Amino acid sequence: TKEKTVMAPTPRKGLEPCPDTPPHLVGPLLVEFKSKRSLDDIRKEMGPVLKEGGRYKPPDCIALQKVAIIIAFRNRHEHLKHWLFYLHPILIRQQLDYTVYVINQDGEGVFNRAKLMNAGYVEALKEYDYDCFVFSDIDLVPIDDRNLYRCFENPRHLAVAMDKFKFRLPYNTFFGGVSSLSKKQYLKINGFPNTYWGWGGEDDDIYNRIVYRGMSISRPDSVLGKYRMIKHQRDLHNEVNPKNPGKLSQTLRNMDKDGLNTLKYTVKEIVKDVLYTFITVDIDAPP
Ligand code: UD2
Ligand code: MN
Repeated sequence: TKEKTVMAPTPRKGLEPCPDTPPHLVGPLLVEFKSKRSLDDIRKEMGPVLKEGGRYKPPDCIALQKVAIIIAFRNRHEHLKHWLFYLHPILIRQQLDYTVYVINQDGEGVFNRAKLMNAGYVEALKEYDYDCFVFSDIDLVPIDDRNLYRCFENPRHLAVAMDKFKFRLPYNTFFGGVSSLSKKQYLKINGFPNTYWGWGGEDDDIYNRIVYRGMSISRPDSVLGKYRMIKHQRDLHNEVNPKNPGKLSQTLRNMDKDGLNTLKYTVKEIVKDVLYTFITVDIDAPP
């Protein structure tokens, strides 16, 4: 049976809601990261169909959901080009009303993926009444455009079959890579944790939050859910944090006092490119 998506669109004069299954999807895609890509080429190609800030809205129907795509980022400009090159055409074919937000961590302190995602959620809502949030790594590109970047009745894990894990889940409760939560689902778990500095654990904490709030995980099947990850080394200032795994037994106790309700950051700069909205934030990272 097919899972129904959650939100009903607000009617706009003269336009019908977009169909539940977007009509122009092509299925499996060729994805490779060997080619050099230039931002200017991508701007030239996509510019005419996008609006400033990396926005799109289908011209001929009312999108079923308003989606903010949030990417935690620092110093991965090569990856950003590949991501934009592949994702914009896919998201357009999926007939989404969407914007791409790249949330750039300011300074050289320890990286914090989940806290950046929280900041992205808050900043996006200042601009538009989004009802769905897709949280993505910069280095993950879906190999099938039927994997919809939308929200479902339960929080969704989209990156279920990555090449680096031999196209399978590394473990059953894995929630890393790409996920989507409606505004309501996100608020229900008090957002993501702010206290997972460095690499690892934050995705499992989010998984715990979802389960502790009585929700389950929605997933595409392993054919639609295929992804390629751009091969990379561990970045500087994002070392494995040995303290993170131990925090996972405390999710239930901590989730109401570590999340959206305790989030603190400052916006340093907002740059609107035609391909994305680039927001640099100071998240008070330890050195
Ligand atoms: C895995 C998960 C990821 C997250 C992470 C643990 C996969 C595919 N993804 O990613 O979701 O749970 O483990 O924290 O298994 N980033 C930067 N600059 C940096 C460091 C990180 O932009 O200096 C961003 C970027 O979007 C990157 C993401 O953070 O894709 C995750 O970091 P990673 O790619 O180094 O970690 P990885 O591949 O082990
Ligand atoms: Mn990665």
